[in-house]
Amino acid sequence: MKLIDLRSDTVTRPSEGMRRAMAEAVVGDDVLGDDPTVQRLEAVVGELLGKEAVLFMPSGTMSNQVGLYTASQRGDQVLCETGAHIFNYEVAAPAVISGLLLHPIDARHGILSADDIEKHIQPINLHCPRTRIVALENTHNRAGGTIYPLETIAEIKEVARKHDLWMHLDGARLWNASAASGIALDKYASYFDAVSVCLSKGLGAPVGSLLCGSKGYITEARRTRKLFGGGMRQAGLLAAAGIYAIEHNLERLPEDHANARYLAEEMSHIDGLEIDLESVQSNIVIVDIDPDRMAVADFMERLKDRGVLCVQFGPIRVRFVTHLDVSADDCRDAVQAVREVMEN
Ligand code: TLP
Repeated sequence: MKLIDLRSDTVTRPSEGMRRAMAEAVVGDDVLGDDPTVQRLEAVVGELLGKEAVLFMPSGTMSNQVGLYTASQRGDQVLCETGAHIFNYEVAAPAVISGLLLHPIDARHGILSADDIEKHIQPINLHCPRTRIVALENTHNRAGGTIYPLETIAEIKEVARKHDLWMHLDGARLWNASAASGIALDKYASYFDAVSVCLSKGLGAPVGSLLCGSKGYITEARRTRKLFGGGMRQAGLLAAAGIYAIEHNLERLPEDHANARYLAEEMSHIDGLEIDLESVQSNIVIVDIDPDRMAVADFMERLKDRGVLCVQFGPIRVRFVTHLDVSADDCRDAVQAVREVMEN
């Protein structure tokens, strides 16, 4: 039975073309600063995001964590949204590694306002942690792939400027935000001091993220990456997959968004399922299952028996993510499987 794997956009396998690009990559020792393919990837991403310097990272988690560590001191406070990946899914790394105090703030669809930020900035005195970083996520994973309006980012940036706060963007899926909104990547990035983007999500590369910022900041971040054990030697093999992904898989992201929209709309008509269609803005669909009808574990098990995978995303919640290894036909089959599970 063919598996339709909608657990995450991280599950994609490198295509033939991508594998060939990896095999043919010219490599060197990147810790010594001489892998030409890594340098090319960093230059390509710097150009796309309009940032002076870029650093190739093994994962989105390391990219965020190196980014936060490099911009802060122990005991500093980071403002983020309650559903933020750095707060929920990075194993408390900001606390464990950097001694940071994350301050989560609830917001509808995961989108903070300038007012939310301003209200939570600590006064400067002997007693309080120093509010140092505003960390936003675009698209917002836990909120269902929602996209920050550019005006909201601009207003938050204004508050950050006034209070001398660092702007960090977890842009693991910034590609999706840009594809869906039509707003250029460098336009989004221009409001942030540091931007982390991932190659291993919607773009379909097997490994890799990039931290982008000013020259001075990235020089320091390179040191932090080494401190965290993230210096990679002949990393051009992986960077080649990233370059291939940008060249071949960026333009097709709207297909994933159309497939997610289809899944969401069809599933919203199925009894016992609840979907906030307003939150479906990119490639993620969050579904609540009426607990009186079926437990999440049963839903997932029965769906798996029909060849469709999703992940649990809360006590009564599951998540479906579309990506380049699922077609529109697969999504039709997935909806049919969900229908059968809920009807039987
Ligand atoms: N997210 C994963 C899981 O950890 C939830 C997924 O399947 O979506 N920022 C955001 C917004 C992310 O969604 C992720 C991965 C990361 C950072 C971390 O990336 P990796 O997995 O490369 O460390």
